[in-house]
Amino acid sequence: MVKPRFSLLSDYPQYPQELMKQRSYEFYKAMEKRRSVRNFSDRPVDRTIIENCLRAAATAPSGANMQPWYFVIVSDPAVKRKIREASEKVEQAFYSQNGTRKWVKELKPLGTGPEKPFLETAPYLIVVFSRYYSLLPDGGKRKHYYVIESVGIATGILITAIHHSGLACLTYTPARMGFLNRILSRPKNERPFLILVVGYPSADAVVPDITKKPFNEVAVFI
Ligand code: IYR
Repeated sequence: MVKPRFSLLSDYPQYPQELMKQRSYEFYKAMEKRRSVRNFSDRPVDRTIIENCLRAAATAPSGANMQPWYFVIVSDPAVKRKIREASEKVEQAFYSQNGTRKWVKELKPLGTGPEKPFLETAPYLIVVFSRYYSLLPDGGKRKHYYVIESVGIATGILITAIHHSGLACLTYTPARMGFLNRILSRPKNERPFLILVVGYPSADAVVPDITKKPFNEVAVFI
């Protein structure tokens, strides 16, 4: 049996109450400015920024500390084109059910459609994969726990880090995602979670006029 080992919690940031109130408020105000952007500039992004955001994401808590995420960062135009082509194919099928499917109708306020030019325009596509198990040296499988929750948390931190760094992103989930394993040569213990499209917004970027629910509709103190 593995014996747990501990070391003293040191270097944990602590602040006076008033500063905590200020910091939490300022963080909220900064996060409130995040928008899902679909119109990207082709302006290059320094890779160091992307790397720092990914390092932040990889600090996420996870079930049994299995860290069941893997990030494939795509900037190669030929690979971006393949991802765009495959995405538009599955989206054509999805959107052609227009009128018959409630889901498609519910997306109307977002103004989305089957064309995904941002997959080629944006400098980076971060494809997030969930690892359902890892392979042991003897060929055995080691199961991962709370995979969706863990990868969701890591992705949330990634989005927050991207926003904090001054870049924009879009959480893009193609209607079917199996093609990402093929295009990116990922093994079958990994499943695509989403594509995070990252870059600067274009000068003429627009966002839908939508709002977040008021606080009392999303939280209760008891
Ligand atoms: N995958 C499609 C449809 C879509 C689904 C949801 I849920 C959205 O919030 C937005 C779009 C697309 O990306 O166009």
